Amino acid sequence: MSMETSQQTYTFPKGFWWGSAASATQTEGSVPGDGKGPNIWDYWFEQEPTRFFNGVGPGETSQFYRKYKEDIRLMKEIGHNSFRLSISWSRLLPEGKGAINEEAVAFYNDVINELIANDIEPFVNLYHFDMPMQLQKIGGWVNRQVVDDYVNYATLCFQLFGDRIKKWFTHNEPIVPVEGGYMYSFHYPNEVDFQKAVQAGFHEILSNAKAIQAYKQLKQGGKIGIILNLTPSYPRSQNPQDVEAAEIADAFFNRSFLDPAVKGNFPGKLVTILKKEGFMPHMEEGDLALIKENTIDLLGINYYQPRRVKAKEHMPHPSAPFMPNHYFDSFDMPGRKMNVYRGWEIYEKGIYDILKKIQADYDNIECFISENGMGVEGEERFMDEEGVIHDDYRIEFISEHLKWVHQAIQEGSNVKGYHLWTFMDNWSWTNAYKNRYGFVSVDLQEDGKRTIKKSGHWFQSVSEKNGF
Ligand code: BGP
Repeated sequence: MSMETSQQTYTFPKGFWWGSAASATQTEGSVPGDGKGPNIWDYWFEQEPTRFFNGVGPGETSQFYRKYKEDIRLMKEIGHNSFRLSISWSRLLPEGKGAINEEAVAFYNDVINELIANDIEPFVNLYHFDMPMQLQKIGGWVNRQVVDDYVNYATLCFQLFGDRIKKWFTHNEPIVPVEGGYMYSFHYPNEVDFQKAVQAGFHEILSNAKAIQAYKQLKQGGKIGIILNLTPSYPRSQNPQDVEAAEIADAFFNRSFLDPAVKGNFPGKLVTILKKEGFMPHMEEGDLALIKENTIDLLGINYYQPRRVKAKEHMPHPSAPFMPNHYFDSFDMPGRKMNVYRGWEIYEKGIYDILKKIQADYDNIECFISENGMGVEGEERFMDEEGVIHDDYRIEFISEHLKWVHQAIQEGSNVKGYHLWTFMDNWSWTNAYKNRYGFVSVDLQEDGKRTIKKSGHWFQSVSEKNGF
């Protein structure tokens, strides 16, 4: 099969969701008197500002809190028919539970209404890496109490906004807080403790099932799903040990959340390893049945890069902290195409491989590409006299991925849309404003002035023509 047919046009099914995704902590910023409570990012930045690129923290970000009307106008201008935002838990509930911040209710109501008035369907995610600090103090996702606090928060959101929101997501990339917070030290509390990692992950899965249950009880008639970062695992070769290593990596990093979310059970390979290594999570009676019964309606797929894997070559020190890669090594495939700024491989066909796997092994569940994108450092060098960034590399990146999405659709995939990460340049966690991802540039020197990039104009025509 060749993807070389540059004259070909790619037309997508009617009603395809064209848009982008963003998250609260990365875009909103905070202003004095807004009533927002601190989350782990506010706290961590206060404690260790040097962890953040150029010492830029989450206080400023892109000022969506103040400029959302302008931003929604721009979304409309570049052809969005849908947009994913997240609700900031600690903006709505400054302590994570208890008193409601009415300013936040007014803000999210306004944002939702403004989107709808512009014919942009809001997709709302409830948790995007942003644990309220008060709840992190009692252990965050490691503490089972936080599962109940989360379900109360989710239920409050359904009650406040569910009359208008018909696509909800319980979590964005739930494995990332596990990796960042308890394994690889890129999220607070930056501990290295695999037992806590497993417990936090299990509690997120439980919270997903409980939030789904709560949502269904309210009978609001919408859909509820989860957003997962799926990184297809490719073995270095067909050697059985390489293949086995890739399957183990897949069980740890994809199926750990995908299987319980879609099928309500856990992959055997993962459970066997956790048992053997002595890392099973603490569970209560009824948890597994609850997970079995409350699965998602809709799957969001974030795809950035593949994972290349080979059989283990050197065993770690016997008393080094346990990590999944005690079972495999990463394979740096020579000649990979790289996004050198982010250090991630670009492999467009990966998006097709995921969609085919979802079609074959997950009952072709309704899904969409909820994130895909390319972070580039120093984009100002591509700016013309009018201030427009000519990001042809991003147009190429998106269209090469879309061709494979299109191919999967021809073969029966139930993929319903494509959202870019992200609408406007935003604050990328510890990378802050290093790499820019947006359709719209944000000038931090000029009070966050917005300018549509070439890719934004291009996307407008793709959305209008429903293809390219
Ligand atoms: C995803 C997250 C986003 C976003 C994006 C880009 O994992 O859902 O929040 O940040 O990746 O990655 P990064 O910001 O690390 O460059």
